[in-house]
Amino acid sequence: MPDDLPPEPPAKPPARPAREGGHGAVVAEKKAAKTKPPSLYQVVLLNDDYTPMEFVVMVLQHFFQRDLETATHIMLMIHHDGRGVCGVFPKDVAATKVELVLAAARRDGHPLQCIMEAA
Ligand code: TYC
Repeated sequence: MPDDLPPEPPAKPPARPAREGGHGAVVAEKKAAKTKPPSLYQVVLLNDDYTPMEFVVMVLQHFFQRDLETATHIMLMIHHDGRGVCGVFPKDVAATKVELVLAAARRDGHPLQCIMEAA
């Protein structure tokens, strides 16, 4: 080797494999957290011939926070069309509303039906 050449650059350390953190450790790759919005359900009241209109209006006011005018409008829609949406909620909230409405109806001896459906 001739004496007048510049010195060689220091040798680079070997490139480490992408999935190793060095010193033999394997690093778990973090996945981006995927948070889905909760799936929504509509709570639906069904018409029947026996539940009093006033009871349905009370249900819509008490369990679905509707004012008297809106509750009366929704009740009449159900009365004429056979069914009507009371509100749209995350699954667990919708399930609780259905249970509370059915419990109140049975307690008062009404056959009112209340169901939930994927929105
Ligand atoms: N059809 C009932 C009546 O004439 C009133 C009613 C309305 C019942 C809505 C249920 O979800 C209902 N008394």
